[in-house]
Amino acid sequence: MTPTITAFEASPDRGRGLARDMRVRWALEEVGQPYDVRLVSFAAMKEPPHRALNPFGQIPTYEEEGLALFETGAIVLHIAEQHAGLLPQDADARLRAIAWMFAAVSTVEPPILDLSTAVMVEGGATWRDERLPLVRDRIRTRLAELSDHLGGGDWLDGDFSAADLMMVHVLRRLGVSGLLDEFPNLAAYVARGESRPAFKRAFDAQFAVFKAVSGG
Ligand code: GTB
Repeated sequence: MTPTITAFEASPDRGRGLARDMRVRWALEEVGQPYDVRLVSFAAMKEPPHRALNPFGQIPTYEEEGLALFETGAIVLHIAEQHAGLLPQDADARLRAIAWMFAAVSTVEPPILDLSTAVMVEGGATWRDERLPLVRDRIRTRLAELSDHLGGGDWLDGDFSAADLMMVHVLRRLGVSGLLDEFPNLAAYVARGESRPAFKRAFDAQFAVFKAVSGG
């Protein structure tokens, strides 16, 4: 059965592939699994039918036969467990890759989201300019640690895996902050992820939605 995912009808990222449906699209493209997309408006995301899929009223969601999932980490893990290619066969290596998936969303992503919040939501606050350097330094700490781990390697632990897919997408959110450029091996790591054919297919698919909506 073809799975169905949800994505923004009108993504605020203007087609830059920063919304989290990109992680699920990318994973599905990596394993060669076709999928359907149901686009949802901000209003529809908060209505009971969507909340039945995601209690927090967010995208993406994932439906397949009797199964409905939310949280990109869980969705990508499910895809990786159903198909070969996104997790190592060796049991220990597989668990290490899963640990890195958690690290992406629970250790590296939070300070990055804090920066987005500071820039997008706290713009009017008198204390924002004092807080920003602290927020950026917390990101630097995590990036330095990640950079030390990656060293000269291509991927986090052996071959490309779901862990890299999650981590690369998390790091992409740093966009114009300039922080990634302070760590050339991490900037190269993100570029390496973005150069994968599956990433490009996923990116093009979500960009086509933006183009259709914006009339371009
Ligand atoms: N932890 C959840 C997961 O990983 O699945 C988080 C899901 C989530 O935050 N979804 C966001 C959402 O539905 C979309 S991706 N937000 C609407 C709401 O909460 O009401 C977040 C996102 C939005 C916009 C940009 N952007 O403009 O650059 C980037 C990322």
